[in-house]
Amino acid sequence: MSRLVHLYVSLIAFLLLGQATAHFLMHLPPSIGFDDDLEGEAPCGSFTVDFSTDNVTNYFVGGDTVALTSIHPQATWLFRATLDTTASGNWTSLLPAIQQTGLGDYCEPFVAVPASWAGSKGVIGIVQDAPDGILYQCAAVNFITGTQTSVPSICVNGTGLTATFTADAVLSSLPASFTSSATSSATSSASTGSSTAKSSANTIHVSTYSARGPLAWVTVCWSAALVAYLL
Ligand SMILES: [Cu+2]
Repeated sequence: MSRLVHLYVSLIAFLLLGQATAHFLMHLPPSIGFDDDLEGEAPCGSFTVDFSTDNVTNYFVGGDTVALTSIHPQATWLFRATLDTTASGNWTSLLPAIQQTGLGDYCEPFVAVPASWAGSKGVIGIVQDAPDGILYQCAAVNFITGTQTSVPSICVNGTGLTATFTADAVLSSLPASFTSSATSSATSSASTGSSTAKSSANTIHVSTYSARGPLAWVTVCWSAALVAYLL
């Protein structure tokens, strides 16, 4: 059953994108732009942040939603942010690197930034270390005081998708690290890939992994691509 669900999710994703080479989509906060062919262009997947024209949304500094869809059955993520409204530097890591296994929707409902950022404009940057390269998406936001109180319905995890803190040499070389004293005390264990999160915010929400192994999802992914082409 879960195999069928995954096939369905990946098939829909492929159909929506109109192509089979998709990398990942950023739903919340809203991406400033997505170009599948140029998603590997730092820092924002080839798009330039422009607060006068972008869809600028409010982002709670105490924890807000990052909703994504991964077309890669396995990848490692970096969630980062900056007060540099050109997104050219000063990136702060919001969480340790996260390894995602399983295909489809992936959401973190309470990703915090430094509390002192409230009242400032800034950029949320999502980086995916995928088998086909390092990929980027950005969102232009107004940081505001507080923590979100209702998780948007788009914030879901695909069936069988798991996320654990990990170590990623490529991603950790991108920005300096940041630990929020107010919200984040997550620790990671690179050797086992396991993780613990000691606070309610920034908790990785792990669902049961029911797959027969990543290879099975690669197979499903390619099957979906084939079906998409045939359609
Ligand atoms: Cu890709």
